[in-house]
Amino acid sequence: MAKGKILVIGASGQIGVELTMALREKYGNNNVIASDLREENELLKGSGPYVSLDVMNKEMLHVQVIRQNITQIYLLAAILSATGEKNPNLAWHLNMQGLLNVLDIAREEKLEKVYWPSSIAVFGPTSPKKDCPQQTIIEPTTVYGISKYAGEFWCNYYFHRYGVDVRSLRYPGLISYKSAPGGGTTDYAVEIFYEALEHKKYNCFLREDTYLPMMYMPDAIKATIELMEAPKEKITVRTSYNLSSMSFSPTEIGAEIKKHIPEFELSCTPDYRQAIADSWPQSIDDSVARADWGWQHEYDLARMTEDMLKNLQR
Ligand code: NAD
Ligand code: AKB
Repeated sequence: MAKGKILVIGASGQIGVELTMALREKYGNNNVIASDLREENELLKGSGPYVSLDVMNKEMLHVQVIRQNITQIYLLAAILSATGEKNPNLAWHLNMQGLLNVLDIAREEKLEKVYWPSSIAVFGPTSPKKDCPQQTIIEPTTVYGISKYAGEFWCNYYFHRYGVDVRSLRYPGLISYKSAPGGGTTDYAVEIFYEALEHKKYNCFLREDTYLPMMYMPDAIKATIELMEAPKEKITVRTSYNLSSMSFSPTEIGAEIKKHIPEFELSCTPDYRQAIADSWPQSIDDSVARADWGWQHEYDLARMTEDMLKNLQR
């Protein structure tokens, strides 16, 4: 349990909504303050405190941290891979300055802990394609990947230089039904479910044989909370941990959906996002996370597909 309150920045986004709900469930509704630039997500309304906040406004953020007695921050505000390629300057600015603002305030106010997610997007075309290890060649080719890689080293720096207990996971593409994804290359794996249920067909923006690392949201939330709860001495990686549960192609997820919706038809018309996907690994080796703090996933492709369809049908 935190000594003070927890602030979630970017709480109205794909991860933020579910992470805020899970943190409220665990630590109490009033102890978890949701914040975002955009309005409060419908699913969060009435379940706990919300403040409108721009992470780029450091003074405002600092005032809120002191006023609300914040001792832990989960920073989720960012621009993702596909949107980032359309506006590289904005992506770099938000993804870097937002993180530096939070790390500085964490240092000045001696916050207990900070969480900041990285991504499989740190890896580039020269990284191993299969079972990409924790430590390897990392040469990202997207502005999003560059910002995540630089961010990882800022986290490492603030931990070693100033003692800020900042923890991080390299999430794969996340699949969820509670809140919509926000401009990533892996978003097809969410869209496909909506289209399958509504129109019985889906035209994917990636090629049918494009394998990418993916994860169902309940596993991502579990990993995040377990990492943040882990004893400090168990955390040996202060850049960001590889995290993995499944890897599939559009063909494979299409075939899995077809088991539930036999009329479902998949077609593929690759666009600019294909080059981003091609630069990333197809699967990830997360053995360091498993050894350090006992990470274990629960959902594979079959179980995730069944759960997604059941919940979306509802
Ligand atoms: P999202 O785009 O769905 O949500 C981000 C939220 O941040 C949005 O609600 C947005 O309004 C808010 N935001 C943007 N600018 C802000 C600002 N200046 N101040 C305050 N809030 C602001 O993103 P997400 O998918 O929830 O991702 C959250 C984090 O996880 C990001 O760092 C992302 O890079 C990382 N991540 C996500 C995935 C994924 O598949 N969703 C995978 C890997 C890593
Ligand atoms: C994206 O596709 O940009 C994200 C990610 C893997 O970081 N889902």
